[in-house]
Amino acid sequence: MKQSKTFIPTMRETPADADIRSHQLLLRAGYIRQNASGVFTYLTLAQRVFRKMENIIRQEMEAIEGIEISMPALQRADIWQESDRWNSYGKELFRVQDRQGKEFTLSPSDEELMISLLRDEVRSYKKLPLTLFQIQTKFRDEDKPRFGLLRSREFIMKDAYSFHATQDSLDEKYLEVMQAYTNILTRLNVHYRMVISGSGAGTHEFIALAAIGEDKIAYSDSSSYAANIDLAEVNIDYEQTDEKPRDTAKVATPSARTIEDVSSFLSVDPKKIIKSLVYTIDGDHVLVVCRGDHRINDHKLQLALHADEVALASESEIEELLNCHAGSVGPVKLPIGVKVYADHAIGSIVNGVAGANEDEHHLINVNPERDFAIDDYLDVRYIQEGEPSPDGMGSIKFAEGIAIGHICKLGTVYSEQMKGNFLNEHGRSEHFIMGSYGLGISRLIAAIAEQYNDENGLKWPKHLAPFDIHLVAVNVKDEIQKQLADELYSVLESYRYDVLYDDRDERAGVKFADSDLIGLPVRITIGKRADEGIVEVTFRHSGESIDWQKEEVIEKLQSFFTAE
Ligand code: 9G3
Repeated sequence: MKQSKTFIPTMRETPADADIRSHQLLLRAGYIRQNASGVFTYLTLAQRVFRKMENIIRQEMEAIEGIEISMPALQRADIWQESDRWNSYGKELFRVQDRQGKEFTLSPSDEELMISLLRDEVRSYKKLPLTLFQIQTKFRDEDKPRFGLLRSREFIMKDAYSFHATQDSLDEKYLEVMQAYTNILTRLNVHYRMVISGSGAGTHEFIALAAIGEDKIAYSDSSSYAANIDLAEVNIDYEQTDEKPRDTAKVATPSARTIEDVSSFLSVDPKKIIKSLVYTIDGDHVLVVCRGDHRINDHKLQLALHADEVALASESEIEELLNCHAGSVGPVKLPIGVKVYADHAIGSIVNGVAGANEDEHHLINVNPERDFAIDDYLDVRYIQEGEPSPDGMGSIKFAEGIAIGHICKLGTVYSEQMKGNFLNEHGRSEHFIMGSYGLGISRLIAAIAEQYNDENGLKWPKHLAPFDIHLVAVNVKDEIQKQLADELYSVLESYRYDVLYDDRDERAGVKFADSDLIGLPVRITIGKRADEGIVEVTFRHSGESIDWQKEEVIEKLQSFFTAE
């Protein structure tokens, strides 16, 4: 492709409203333009990256017997009413009307349409399992679209749905999809982690590591264990001390409200402080206790108690229940009926410190089970960096990332709701057992741009770059340079390389700046030494430049592009 004939509008300045690197660089390098909040045009460079990504994704999905289809963006409201998501998704769902006043949605996800297709077309278990996938545009009316392609309102997703007659069949497909995603992301050169993202083994997320990411994960430094920070389990055998329990005593702790206050006032290690929090859980007040150096994780608490609603009690609720402020709450002598749940670490505290349920006072030498009852020990705290990984291998590190993929064993929730049935081998009607698998394509472009850039521009992994080679003729008015560049362009094309040929009549500085911005893996510069048949080759990733004789170009390129 000749750069003089194509459309790559680059910008020197960083646009003021672009908040993160990937957004800034994709705009500046001429990959995208914004049309409305969270709505973008993909220019030719982005389109070419999409094409390469999609080819890899298609290959891997077809390798696990995925069948590609394409469902409409415009979807009848009544199908969405069957699942009740017409109501439950509120403002995020784009709604439109046709000229007769019939309501539609612009598809944000296709569970409904998939079931409605399958329940009409698949009657027998003999046609199962079936995995359908598509790569297409989705719409969600995000409250605050931001970060360019990372949180947009119109975006591209690869979504796949599998249908099964048995749980075993779903379990098997789930592992196949997991492997396919691993292959895809490895081929795309994304730095990522697969993380546990729900309770049980039925849902995982694929997180592209990036400092600007909104997802926090905890991962092992020496195994594949990784989990969303809100779900990471703690699996530690706490050390027991042989300290002898002493008698409890009440001490004045004037104006000591926080763990730090109490710790310094009483010269006690926060590990020996029993932190006590009053929660309202499904309408009941309960006390949750953990060690002073730990933090309760509301999400884990909710899962552990199978609760619907978990919230910290307000100051006034605490006042009414215990007649003291939050900073003096403790588990000893609670009103009857208030349950106490303890994080596992509490079990090995001897002679701890706890609030006295009296303002400005704490109890010392408090011993769990002797001085207060515990209804249950639970794993309800956040894991911390440096602690042992729950799988017993290595220690925990934290990282931020961008969610780019999501796989989930849906089971029969949608098929029950929407009467998605088939006949089993005994002729009895059963619900489809479903899996759903998403991969954010436009998000992936942004995530990869976020991982592969430097101060001068983008640095695409070589199997993903919009072109393989940037061929730059420094001075197109120089006959010799122009002739060598033209010659090389046609040879490279005949070897099936995707070449962007900068044949524009521009200053060298402009060409190099554009070239760095666009970020192709190899640049071949035809300059002053064209008369000797020498070209300069620059690798975008290493920044390394070397001179090649024009006759060696093809062979050396081949070894670069076939190397891992
Ligand atoms: C909606 C709206 C927003 C949504 C959804 C539906 C998120 C919705 C979750 C998923 C789950 C899976 C298929 C591929 C794999 C992931 N936001 N989700 O379903 F109507 Cl407005 O998209 N979908």
